[in-house]
Amino acid sequence: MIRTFQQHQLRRTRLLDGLWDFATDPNNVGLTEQWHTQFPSASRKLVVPSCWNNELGLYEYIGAAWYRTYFDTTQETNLRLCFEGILHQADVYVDGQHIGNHFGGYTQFSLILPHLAQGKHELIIRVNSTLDWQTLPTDIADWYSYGGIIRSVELQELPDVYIDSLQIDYTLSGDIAEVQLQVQLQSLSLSDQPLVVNAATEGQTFSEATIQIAAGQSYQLSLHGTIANFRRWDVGHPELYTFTIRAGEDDLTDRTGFRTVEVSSGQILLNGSPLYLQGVNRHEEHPEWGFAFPPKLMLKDLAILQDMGCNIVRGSHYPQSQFWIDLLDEHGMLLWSEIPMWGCFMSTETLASPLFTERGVHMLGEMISRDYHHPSIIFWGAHNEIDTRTQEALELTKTFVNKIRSMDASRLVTYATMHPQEDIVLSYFDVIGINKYYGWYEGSVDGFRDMLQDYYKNAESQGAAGKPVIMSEFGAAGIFGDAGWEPRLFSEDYQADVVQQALQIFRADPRIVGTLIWHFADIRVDVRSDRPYFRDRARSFNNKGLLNEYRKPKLAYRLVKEIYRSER
Ligand code: ADA
Repeated sequence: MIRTFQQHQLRRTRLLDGLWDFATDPNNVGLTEQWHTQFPSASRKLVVPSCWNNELGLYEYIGAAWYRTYFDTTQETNLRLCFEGILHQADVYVDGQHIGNHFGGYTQFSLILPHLAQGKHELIIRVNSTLDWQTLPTDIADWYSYGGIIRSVELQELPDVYIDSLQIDYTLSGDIAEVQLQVQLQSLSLSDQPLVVNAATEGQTFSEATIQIAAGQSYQLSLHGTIANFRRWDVGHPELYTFTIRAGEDDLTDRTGFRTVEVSSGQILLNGSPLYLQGVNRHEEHPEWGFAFPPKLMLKDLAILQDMGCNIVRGSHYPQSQFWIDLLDEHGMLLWSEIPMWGCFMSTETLASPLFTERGVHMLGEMISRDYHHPSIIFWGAHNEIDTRTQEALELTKTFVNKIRSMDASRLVTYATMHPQEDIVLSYFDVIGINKYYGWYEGSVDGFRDMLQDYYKNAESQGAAGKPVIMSEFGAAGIFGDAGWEPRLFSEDYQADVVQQALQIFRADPRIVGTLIWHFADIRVDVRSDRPYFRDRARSFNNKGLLNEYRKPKLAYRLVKEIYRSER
């Protein structure tokens, strides 16, 4: 299940989810003839989507693995194989031929197989979960970098001329929405084809175009329409519009909501009204499912966010599944979406690596084009906790922010700094996110006051005075069930105290426009015996969740709920 709604009526689609053959490849032998023939006997079964690190014997396996399934075609067909998420590198083979590869586990990619013969076909994917200093995330991350085909695989049958992509843009004035649809078509045909292309939303037909598309070529066209008395999407008012494009024998449905988001006088305005953001950071992770987070649990996480009084969630630290973002759209909950930048705070070597930069730019591109239409997303996050006191960070910031703004001018660009007092990249962003852990890693909670004063001075000297500030991370660890009479470190009481006092400070500061507590629920962390990192993570979990990993509330959850539901 990739989306919460049907994207095609004409185009035939089917999910290849289910039991696949699976075999690890610790020695990296590659797809040799030998591997090919050995595959069945050496393999076991694994469910797709899932993460292999949730299975017995594979708890700590990092490396390469092979997946295999079969599919049938009843006639010669053009196929598109869509992979929603494979951690982290994928090489795809059909009938023994290498047809493509992809780096980046949290963004979707697809491969086209034109004119595939009728019959039974073998699909093999070599997955590699190995990370290093030039990957996103790097091999040092404060979460468990599971391996596997973590999201659905879909097979689509394409006609000879198909819709490659759709971009919906709009301008709003008064109660009129002017809508522009940019449709990208692709021909796989050996001859030129005439084609009628039209679009509709809620029974209203847009301008129609009749085009001639040359054999094997692509074609871009724009369709326009006006929607009078449109309904605005807003927090708690999830008004959505569904657009369907038909082009010859193909179709594509997508959805958006009409709303504006901007910054003015130090405030974030949603539909012209100031917004105070109350939320949490959330990894899309569960001890039994890893990152292959099932829809049923998403719905429950969303219900918990609503119960707590949140209006925003940060998709820390990577693009989350489309089903989740669809749910946020449908429930009027906001999202901060970002790419997986983690582990770059210790050295600037990674920041200066051309390969790392190229991968980051590519991921930003994939995230924005995949999620462009979601009204819930109001921020694109460029990076998290890099050393923003350095020239390397400045250069990377310029490249990333340019990439984001070149693709999307309708949203705000933000990031999370861990050096607010000395940061030199502030001026490139619309909104500043500050990650600080007073009361946990440094000093007492009161330290937030001095830090903020120093930040405001720095912002002024950097030409960023008056930009809206979000406390994008703060919190403390509390082991579920460890409650007592006094707030000892690691107890639920201590965590609740830190979060409560911090929220009081932030809510009293008019320059702070929102708070995102670290974290929604406890998450598994990569604590390997041969590495020095995260040795303080009891149970091999980051225990700063307001809920434990099974979504049972801690004391801090109940206090946050009380605060988030009260007037500021
Ligand atoms: C950072 C980081 C989070 C998490 C947190 C913590 O702010 O962005 O991913 O690691 O610290 O718990 O220390």
